[in-house]
Amino acid sequence: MIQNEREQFNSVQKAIAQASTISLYTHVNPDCDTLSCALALYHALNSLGKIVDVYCVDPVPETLRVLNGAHVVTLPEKKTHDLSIAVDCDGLDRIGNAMKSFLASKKQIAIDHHKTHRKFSDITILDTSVSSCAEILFRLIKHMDIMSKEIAELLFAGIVTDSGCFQFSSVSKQTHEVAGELMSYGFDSGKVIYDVFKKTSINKFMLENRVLSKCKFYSDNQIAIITFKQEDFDATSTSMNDTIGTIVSVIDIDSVKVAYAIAEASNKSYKIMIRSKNGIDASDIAREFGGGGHARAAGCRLNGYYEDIVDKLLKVARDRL
Ligand SMILES: [Mn+2]
Repeated sequence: MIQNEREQFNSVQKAIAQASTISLYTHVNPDCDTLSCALALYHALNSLGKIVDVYCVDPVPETLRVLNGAHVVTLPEKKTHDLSIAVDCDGLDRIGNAMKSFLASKKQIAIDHHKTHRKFSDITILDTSVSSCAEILFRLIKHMDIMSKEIAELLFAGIVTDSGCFQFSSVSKQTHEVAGELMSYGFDSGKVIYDVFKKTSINKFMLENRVLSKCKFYSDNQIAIITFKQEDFDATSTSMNDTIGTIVSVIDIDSVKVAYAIAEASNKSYKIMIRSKNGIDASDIAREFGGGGHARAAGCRLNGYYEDIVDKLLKVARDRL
């Protein structure tokens, strides 16, 4: 551990020691990393006798209700806590409309791993070199000497999902070492990987089949686009939540360097998911459209006619081939 981080962890530990009520915040549209981090902290702080609330402005996705403690996550309440902690949020806006409640506490801490982090708290623990926020939580909770089997299992889930099951370029020797040390707490790692990473539903399987069969290729098959239209959701009884992960099948095609998934959110409004490889930066593409993310996985929102959106996305990708 670097000296600077030890000092930062000490200041976090001190802030926690001085607080009796603590609120934890995940980002909007919560993923497994942000929820795992919040719930790991929830268990850790509970073990210290703290009164802890876990807040998210959106409901926990069905697939992540398996996480230990997921039932305690609620919408932000009108309460003032001694301390608030945001996990996996690269800016105040990522907390959603709960930002006022986050700022209302006497002290604020942010723990994050995004390159795009914009400081918004009294104490910031930022490490952009790690695959997941869970890796930072592992070091913090170990520093505080309150690791347990439940916490280890949650952090392992966060690492598995944010690293694409140890496949993204953000994965280092350290990621595997952390995962190995977490596994020594004795949970069923294969079950965690199945539950949070591999498990699918018949409806989602049907949606993937529809969308993948209509995949379009451009620029000598170096760019690929899949599209989730409202009619695809209707025909398979699925929703936006079921679009997660399908794009991986597309970026895995050997010739494809940039893969886009365009998902219809409402009339003329689309959620864009971007994956890249061969040195092309997905977050750089997303930023062209006001979005953000990581080097290999990023996203943004675009409004307008579908055909115009395709043209814009193709142009930006072609410029980077
Ligand atoms: Mn994350």
